Amino acid sequence: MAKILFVNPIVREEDVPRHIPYGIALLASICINRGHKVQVFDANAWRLSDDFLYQVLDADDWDIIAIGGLTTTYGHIKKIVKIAKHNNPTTPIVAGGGFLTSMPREIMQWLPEITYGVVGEAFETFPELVETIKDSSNSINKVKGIVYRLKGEIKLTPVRPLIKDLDDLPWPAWDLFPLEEVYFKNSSSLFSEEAYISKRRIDINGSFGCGLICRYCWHLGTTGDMIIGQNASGNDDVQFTFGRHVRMHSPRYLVDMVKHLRNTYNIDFVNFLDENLMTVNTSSRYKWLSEICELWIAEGLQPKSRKEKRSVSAEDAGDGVYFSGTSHASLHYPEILEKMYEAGCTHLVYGLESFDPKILKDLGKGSTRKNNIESVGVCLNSGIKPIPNIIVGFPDETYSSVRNTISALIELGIHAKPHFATAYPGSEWFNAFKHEIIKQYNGNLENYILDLGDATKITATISKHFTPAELLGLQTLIANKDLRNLGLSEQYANKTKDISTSFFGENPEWNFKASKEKTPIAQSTSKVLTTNGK
Ligand code: B12
Ligand code: SF4
Repeated sequence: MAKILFVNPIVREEDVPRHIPYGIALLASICINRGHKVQVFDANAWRLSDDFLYQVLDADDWDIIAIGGLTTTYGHIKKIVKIAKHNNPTTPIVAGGGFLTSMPREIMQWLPEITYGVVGEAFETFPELVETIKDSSNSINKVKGIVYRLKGEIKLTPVRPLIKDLDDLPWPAWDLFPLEEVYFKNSSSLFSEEAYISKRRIDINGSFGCGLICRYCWHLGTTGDMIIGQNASGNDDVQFTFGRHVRMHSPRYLVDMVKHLRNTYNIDFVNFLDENLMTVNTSSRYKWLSEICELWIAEGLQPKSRKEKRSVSAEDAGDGVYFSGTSHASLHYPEILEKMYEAGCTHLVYGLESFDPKILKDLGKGSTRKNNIESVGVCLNSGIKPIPNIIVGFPDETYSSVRNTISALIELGIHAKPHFATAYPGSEWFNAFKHEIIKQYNGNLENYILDLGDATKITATISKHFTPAELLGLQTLIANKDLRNLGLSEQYANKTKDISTSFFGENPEWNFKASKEKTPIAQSTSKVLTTNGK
């Protein structure tokens, strides 16, 4: 038995905490099932001073301190591991999740306080690592899917096969998180009336993976997209590919989980964290979402307003379980959207990104200008609110591509303030533009990682034709749908600069391989997850 302290770092400091960290909640549950003693310090939820972290670190004789999150939590993780190492110098610190998986060698170099890193899917790796650390007769280098140090050198073990059946996973340990004190208070969002009246929302994850290959996206090494090989310098390293295993929970597992959440915590809303519900539905040959919706209704989760086919009002809060998620402009169909609406779906996020045909083609999104334009009406007709996401500053963005986006926004009568194209670690863009990013940060890649946020500000520019100042202006012109000033800007630019040349080119790094090589998937059900029962 090990005593494990999980620390959830702060994410999106400018906003209130809205999302229970699903990965940590699952790992905590798996470890409890295996007989370990687990505690969570949810630094993101509590937002307390460092004094409290010291108190938590002193509160017990922890055998392992575990920390992880997405790349943008790097700055806070850096601070926490320094405090933890200083306060508990002999306790191993284990890190995992997106921030580490995207660049394990660099993270181990920058943060010498981390003892071991879990690379990619952690469901089997983490408990096995914990048990190996506790039982010193086992050797660390036998644990697949980790990064560690040997005589000062950074080593990666072979890739961990992905678990075959997601339904082997226990339900997350929600009770270790401050639901009443923090998360339920931040349930409401402005995306739809039903989301606005929500008082008790919890997020759930129905699947891992997405069959598409958008160049700015990344799948956390948990969807078949990661292999381990020797990089250009002959060192073990991660390589991300177009390989995919799209895995999904059965509708029965998901609906039972939501029923349990309804019975235990009286929830009124779930947000699906899935990368993209429609691409997963396509991988299931269009059955998955239909079956979820049918079961949702059959098991009594359908909200009353939907049963009675009427609009929702404030008094309807808690009359069933509404839900939201992500959609795709060319893979959603009226029949499935209508079914989702009937079951309780309120809004879907659409990564439309651009309305320029060439930008969309180069992006790997699998949608066209026509799909994007039509998708808004198709979704609205079903009763579900589409929430469009737009990006400015693509590598090949031009005045003409921006014009195509603005004209579509005008045609649709919708408003969007675009995010800036940002190369997050792990993505194809990051690897294509890494040299340029490092140059823009005066040779210091870590400063770039520390600077990353939610793409509402400019970090490194990957646009070959626009300066950062121009991109800021273009963002405003798109938000204001201002074709007049766009035209003037183009005229001036044509006079003063040679727009046919690029500021820089793509220079692909070893860590991305545009081929379909896949992480292996386990041949049988997980022994680690099933031996100790749910
Ligand atoms: C929920 C979520 C968020 C939440 C954060 C939730 C939280 N408390 O951490 C919010 C809404 C704040 C968010 C914001 C953003 N997100 Co986000 N988000 C997600 C999302 C949808 C789900 C994450 C999740 O829970 N997955 C399910 C769990 C089971 O997976 P997991 O967390 O990865 O955990 C597994 C492993 O990674 C590992 N693990 C995780 N934690 C730990 C900890 C330890 C100790 C160990 C050992 C292992 C481990 O174990 C788990 C099992 O294998 C993912 C997409 C996806 N479906 O995964 C994107 C994703 C993580 N987000 C992403 C991005 C780009 C963003 C934004 C930048 C988007 C934007 N433009 O605004 C912002 C950043 C905001 C900011 N300022 O920091 C990228 C990650 C890019 C990167 N290189 O890190 C993802 C992958 C989306 C994508 N496909 O591109 N996000
Ligand atoms: S559709 Fe969404 S999840 Fe899939 S690759 Fe593109 S951005 Fe990523």
